[in-house]
Amino acid sequence: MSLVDLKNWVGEVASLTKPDSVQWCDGSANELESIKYLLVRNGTFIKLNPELRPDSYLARTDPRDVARVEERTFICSESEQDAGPTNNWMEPSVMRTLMRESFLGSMRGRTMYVIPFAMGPIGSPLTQYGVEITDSPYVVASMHIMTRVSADVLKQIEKGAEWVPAVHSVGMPLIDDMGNKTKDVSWPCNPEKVYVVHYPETREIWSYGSGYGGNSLLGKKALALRIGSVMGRDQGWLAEHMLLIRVTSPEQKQYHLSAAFPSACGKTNLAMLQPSIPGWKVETLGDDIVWIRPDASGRLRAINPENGLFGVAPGTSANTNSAAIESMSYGTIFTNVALTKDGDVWWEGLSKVAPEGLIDWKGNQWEPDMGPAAHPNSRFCFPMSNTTTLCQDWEKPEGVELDAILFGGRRATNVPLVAKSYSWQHGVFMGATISSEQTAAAEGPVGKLRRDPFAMLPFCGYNMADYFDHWLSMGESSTPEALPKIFQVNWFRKGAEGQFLWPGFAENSRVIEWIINQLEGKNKGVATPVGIVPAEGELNLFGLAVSEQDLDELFEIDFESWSIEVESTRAFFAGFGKKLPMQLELELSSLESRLKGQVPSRSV
Ligand code: GTP
Ligand code: SPV
Ligand code: MN
Repeated sequence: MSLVDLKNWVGEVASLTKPDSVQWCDGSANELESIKYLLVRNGTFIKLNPELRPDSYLARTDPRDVARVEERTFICSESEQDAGPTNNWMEPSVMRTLMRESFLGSMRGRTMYVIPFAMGPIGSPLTQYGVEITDSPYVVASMHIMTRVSADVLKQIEKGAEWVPAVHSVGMPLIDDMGNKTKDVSWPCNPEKVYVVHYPETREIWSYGSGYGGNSLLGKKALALRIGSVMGRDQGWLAEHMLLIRVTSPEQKQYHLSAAFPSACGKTNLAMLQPSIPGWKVETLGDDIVWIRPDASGRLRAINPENGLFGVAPGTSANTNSAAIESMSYGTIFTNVALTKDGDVWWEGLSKVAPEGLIDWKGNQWEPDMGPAAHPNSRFCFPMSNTTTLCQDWEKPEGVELDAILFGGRRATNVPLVAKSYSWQHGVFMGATISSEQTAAAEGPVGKLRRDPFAMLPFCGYNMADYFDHWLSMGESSTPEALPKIFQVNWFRKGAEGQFLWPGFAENSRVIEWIINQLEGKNKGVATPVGIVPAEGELNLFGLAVSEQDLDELFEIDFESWSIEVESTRAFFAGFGKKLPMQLELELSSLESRLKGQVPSRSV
């Protein structure tokens, strides 16, 4: 679509949504300043104390608009089969009618912003362009951080670059059909009527009714993952819910690792890891989304298409993630955290004891018996350039060569601390069978175990069985030596008293060290039914107070519970019917026979 198409499309959306005015964004610092000024005046932003937290703001959402809404997220492919059993689907023509009705006059009394943005460095062959239309200045300010908003995007479009149109409205017009005016609120939204809609064939996005995160910052989950995964299927690459890091060993050798964990399961934390073991260094390339493409030599190369971090606040502290704490010391937008007496922010886990006189995320005086002061899905948002652990090569247009891919989730039981797959195909099986305890990042019961294949359940824009197949074919198109090795990790295994068995965070560097030693062939590991785990003495435990018993439990593979796991995987796979790739069924049978054949007890 050309620049003329873009202008026509903007005109069409404006005549449908009927805003008071239309403003084209250019991504400049002045533009961001005036948007922030407007947000403060509207009451959406509270300016934090500039002496404690310069150029930083707190936004409080409507309490009904606090997370992604998967129930209201739709993949409207022409055929229902293409959306697959894990996505909500509606016939595109029916949805288009519904969207027209919803968006009709939805921006009355508001300004309509047109945001040209790039996912990836402008000009890179791996970059995708988009234009988001929104009536939310909060979205404009956040897109400035999370993507590359720039008038240069229009130049790329003029030169013929493809772009994805994305329309967003908070769904709360300020003037009704009769011409009556209503007063604006600090967080306009329409929680009863939320729709987050994707048309994969025409690569369009329409989002209505929510102003929060992935529902409204449409470059992120909607473009970079849902539409991105469809582009990847068609063009031979992968769009993944992953972090990306460079690890440097004491020998000064560099490795690049990516990891897919479900929402609020530790990507940002691993992306900013400060190793506890001497001589190791971790640098951040990305914390949520990675695009992976094979190069001419068959090596997989990865880039982070985002320009900022939108991370979970609760649990983040100088002890768990000091790099994140330093990176958010200025120029940060906080959403749904608590406000301190002196105009700074607080959340559960930031310090052991809550400061006195807190205002909670809903704007009320907080008392400890009132539940959490910060919403469990409260977030910080800062540009990549704030990141103190930023890797200098993070914008390299050709990306970095991937050496290892990790899959993980929150599993109180069964899944060992770390296991290496036996092959690419076995690794794909590990990804396809991820299950994880649900978190506050989306609606639904926190703690309930659910399948989240490749951490992509809410983000895959097509049939998940075809996506499994696409992953398998990426392996077939290269040699085993050129492919990254695949590992499974689990920081969240619990003991009998419900306590975490592994200290996690900085100590996860010990697991990374073992993984890299595996890549180098420096340690052998022990074969177990679920994969290769560290042999006795291989996991570096120097200076760590983890009991022998806890270590045994971290790696225990219990025959009974794994048999139940196998049955549950069989039932999960059955949901894909005939489309399930045969290789995954074979992997399941192999796991079953390995379990029956031997159950070695392992000691570290
Ligand atoms: P999204 O942005 O939703 O995709 O989440 P994410 O995967 O980036 O998760 P994040 O790193 O923000 O972590 C979410 C929560 O898990 C935070 O409360 C962390 O403190 C906690 N967490 C992260 N790593 C560890 C770990 O190694 N051990 C334990 N016990 N908790 C962790
Ligand atoms: C997630 O839920 O995985 C996030 C936050 O990264 S959001 O942008 O809201 O999707
Ligand atoms: Mn995420």
